[in-house]
Amino acid sequence: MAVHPVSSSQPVLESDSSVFFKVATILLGLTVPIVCFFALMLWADARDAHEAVAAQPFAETHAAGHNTALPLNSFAGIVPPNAQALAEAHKASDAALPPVLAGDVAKVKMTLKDMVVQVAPGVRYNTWAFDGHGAPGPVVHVREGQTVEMTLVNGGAIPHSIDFHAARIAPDLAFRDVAPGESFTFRFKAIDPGVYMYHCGTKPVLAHIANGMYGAIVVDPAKPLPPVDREYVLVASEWYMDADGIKEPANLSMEKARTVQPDWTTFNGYANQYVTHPLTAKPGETTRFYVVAAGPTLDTNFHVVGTIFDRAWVNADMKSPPQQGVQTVLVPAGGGGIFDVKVDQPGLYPFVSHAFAHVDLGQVGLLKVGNPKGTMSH
Ligand SMILES: [Cu+2]
Repeated sequence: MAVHPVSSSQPVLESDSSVFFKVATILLGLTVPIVCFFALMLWADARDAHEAVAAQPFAETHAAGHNTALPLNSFAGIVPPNAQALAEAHKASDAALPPVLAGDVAKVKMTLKDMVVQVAPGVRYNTWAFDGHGAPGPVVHVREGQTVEMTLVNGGAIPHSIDFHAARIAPDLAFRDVAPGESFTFRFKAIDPGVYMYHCGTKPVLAHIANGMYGAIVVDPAKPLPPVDREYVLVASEWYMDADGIKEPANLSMEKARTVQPDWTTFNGYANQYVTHPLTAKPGETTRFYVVAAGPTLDTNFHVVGTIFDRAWVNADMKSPPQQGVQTVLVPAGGGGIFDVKVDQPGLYPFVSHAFAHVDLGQVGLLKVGNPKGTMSH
């Protein structure tokens, strides 16, 4: 009795096992060709992508031999021993909003130039930037309804172009490549108020922006904004370097740019410059920040420590009322925002990208309200 059920159940078990084995064999038989097919597809995609990258002109304009193995070398925070003295001697980029250009047609001329700039104390970098400015380029300030006549002079070694986010214009015509030694003029009517990025749009755009070819244009609305006491323009960006830039200037690491491993992040091109040389306001004054995130890839999470935005035109949308009482606003790469803060109490108020890796890499400054004693230990 005890054996019988076992012996009678064994054939059943064997039968189940046999069915399972057959089904598994069939499934395996189906799976192998499916896996092979997808592997073939992935290989073909990878080969296409590789060929597309290889076809880009970047390969012709940059030295080969970059380290392509991860992890890549970081030069974050590496400065010479006299960095503090160099930071103090550095002339901070003037963040004050320049006056509106005169006339119905605002004439803007920019000359592109290959030049060495400092991106942090004692850290030099070979940019493609703007003659007389470095990176970022000059702030263009116009008013709604004005026509901007933009002349681009290419004083660099390779083709460049300029793409104004404030323009509604056919990019294949206006933002076309300009050969070295040539110039090109186009016009657009500034009909959308706000703060916008401009940048070189020549391929590979990642390399051209990473090398310093960007800036900000402010278009005042026809109906004026509430008056304020101070107006500053901050262009946020990051640098990707193939060396520390101390003994000789660093060049772009395209691998680090592709994998978003910046060495320095900055406001107006130089790490921590407004910590050493703070922007200023008096107690009770309202300060307006025009912020553009130039990237090439990172967003900026704009925040002023110790206060709250009284008015925030998020995404630089000036056709809608501003948000009020906001702590931190995302300024996306390629986007802008406008922020008013009224600060009553004297003190040192850091402005940051509140993605704190970016503070660590240099995207921080101070708004010095009044004449507080001491320094910011934040
Ligand atoms: Cu360019």
